[in-house]
This record gives sequence, structure tokens and C-alpha cells, in this order.
Amino acid sequence: MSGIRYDWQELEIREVYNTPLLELIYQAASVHRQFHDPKQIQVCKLISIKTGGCPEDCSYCAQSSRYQTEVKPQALLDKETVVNIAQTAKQKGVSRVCMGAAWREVRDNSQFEKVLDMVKDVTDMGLEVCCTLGMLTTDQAKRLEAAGLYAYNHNLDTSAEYYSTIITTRTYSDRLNTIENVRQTNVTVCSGGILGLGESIEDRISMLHTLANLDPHPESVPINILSQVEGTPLENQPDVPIWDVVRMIATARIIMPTSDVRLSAGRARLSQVEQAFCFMAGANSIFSSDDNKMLTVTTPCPDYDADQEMLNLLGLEMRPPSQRPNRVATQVGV
Ligand code: SAM
Ligand code: DTB
Ligand code: SF4
Repeated sequence: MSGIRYDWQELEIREVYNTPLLELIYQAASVHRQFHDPKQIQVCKLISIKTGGCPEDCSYCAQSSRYQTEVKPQALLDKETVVNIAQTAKQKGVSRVCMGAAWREVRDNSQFEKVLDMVKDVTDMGLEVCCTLGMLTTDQAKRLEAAGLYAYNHNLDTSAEYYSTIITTRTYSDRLNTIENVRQTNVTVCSGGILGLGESIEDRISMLHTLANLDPHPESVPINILSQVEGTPLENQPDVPIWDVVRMIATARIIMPTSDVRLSAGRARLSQVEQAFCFMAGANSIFSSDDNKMLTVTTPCPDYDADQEMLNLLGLEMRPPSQRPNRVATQVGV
């Protein structure tokens, strides 16, 4: 069965999302088994290479300079620090390292040169490297590609309709433009969203519709659960019910069958049973850590050893890094 479509209608996605729950999970699990090895989970490590002081006003974010949060701004880390964190992660079986910077956009300066250097060195360790650095031009995407970058993360976060309620300092088209710029290269695209911003179910469906009509689909789709950060406008949002998370994962799995669906922020508050439902519904990627945080102290992340134990218990295993080399990096012998 080929089954990969880029012409999903909102009506169809709504129908999938509203399928009776256990039937939805069963359908998603079946699709998952057609396109993926259901034993394998991709384990990723986040490194905040530049923390806080961001000029953007994303209402959920601990790193925006507009809000008073417990995050202390930190300048760009040096390469040795990043390589050391990546080495420990590799020893623990992690296959992807994702470097995040609290920037609005990449600038062509010495900081970007340093990031390119980090990408080269961590790629050389045999790890998949992902960056999330804000907006990017095609030229910058090409330079990251030449350094060996495997993936670029740029989330849509919510629907086009709801976007300006959450972020006013950039537009949905800015977001789509950067994704388009990454698509001019062989770097894979990672793009998803957040549940719990006060969005409606229609907003969730609209975001999934935008993602599933990108051709090709993003190779990975992170589903974040809002971590309510004190000091941000969304600090008092209620917790997202687990079944909403499961529905979102299952729908993403069915409409984007070859993509990796990543259970991202908010996993730390889920029980093993709840996480098992997410894996059953087609999630096949997680972030794990040894410093108890995602990017910042505001958002906890489960521990490598606890995750290994959970995977063992569920009969799952860590997926090795992709053998697909970045084409340009191979050509230039990076
Ligand atoms: N500055 C870059 C950008 O916005 O593209 C990259 C870093 S940003 C922290 C990456 C993503 O993390 C956001 O798009 C959002 O989906 C997620 N995120 C940030 N804060 C979050 C929170 N409090 N809860 C859940 N997800 C969050
Ligand atoms: C993604 O979708 N989620 C990760 C990663 N991509 C960059 C970030 C999770 C949120 C981190 C919030 C914090 O740690 O402050
Ligand atoms: Fe800045 Fe990214 Fe946080 Fe928005 S999500 S405030 S762009 S670090």
C-alpha cells in the first residue's frame, strides 16, 4: 500500500481525529506497522546552545525576553561543551542531537560559523544532528547542509488562524517560508506543534492539515504538550487531557504515515501507561536527557536510564542513527 497523500481535506482529518478512541488507536497502530519497525524508538537529546534573551514574544516560551521567567540568559556554548554532551548522549544510545538557540533568526556572523563547526563535529561522531535556530534563508540552509546537518526543526506550533493570538512578532508565512528554504536542500524537515495553548480542536485539525499538505511531509513531527511556564501569558493554562495527546499523535500517524512522530515537551508528566498509549498510537520518537531538562529548567525531561528501563519494559529498543548520509556533506567529504 502506498497510502501517502498530500491532498488531505480538513473534513477527512476531522473524521480521523474524531474516530472512536480505541478504533483510532487500532488504525494508527496498523498504519504504524506498515511503515515503521514498531519496536524502534528514536531517542534524541536536546542541547540549548544559546539560552534566553529572545526578542520574539511566543506566549508559551520561557526564553522570550518579554517575560520574567526563571531562565537565566546564557551566551552561545563553546564547541567542546556541546561535543562532550553529545558524547555522553551517544554512550547512552541516543541517535540524534538537537541544538536549539533562542534566536529570532540566523544572522551571517561569527556565531553562525561556530554553530556550523558544532554541526560538523557532532555529525562526525556518527550522530544525526538537528538544529532549531529560528528563521533561516536558503543560503544559510545550504551552509548547514554542507556542514552535514541532518534535520532542521521549525514548528508551526498551531493553526494559521490562531497563530497571532500566540505570537505577534512573526507570521505563519514566515514560518512556512523557512520550511520552504530548508526544502531547497537535502536537510530533512522537523515541524509540529504544541497542545494546550487554548486552541480549539478545529485549530489542531487546521495545523495537521497544513502539515499533511506539505509535499513531502516533514520527516519528523513533534507533538509538544504545553509546559506552563511561570511568568508567561500561558502560565495558567489547564493541563491537556492525555486522550487529546493520544488523538493528536494517532491522527498525525495516519495522515503522515512515513514521518517520525515525536512525543516531545510534557512527556515528563506522563505515566509509563500513558506513554505506552502514545507509542501504541504511533509515536516513535522521544527526547531523553541526563540533566532533567528539555531546553530550559522550566520543562523537565525524563532521564536516559529511566527511559531505557521503560523501553525494556515495553519491549522497545533505541533506533540507531540513520545510515543516509547528507548528500552534499558526502560530496565535500565533511
Ligand atoms: N527559537 C527557535 C524557534 O522558535 O523556532 C527554536 C527554539 S523553540 C524553544 C522550539 C519549539 O519548542 C517551539 O516551536 C515550541 O514548539 C516548543 N516549545 C517552546 N516552549 C515550550 C513550552 N513551554 N511548552 C511546550 N513546547 C514548547
Ligand atoms: C520541539 O518541538 N520541542 C523541543 C524541540 N522541538 C526544540 C523543545 C521543547 C520545549 C522546550 C521548552 C523548554 O525547555 O523551555
Ligand atoms: Fe524565541 Fe523560539 Fe522561544 Fe519563540 S519559541 S521566544 S522564537 S526561543
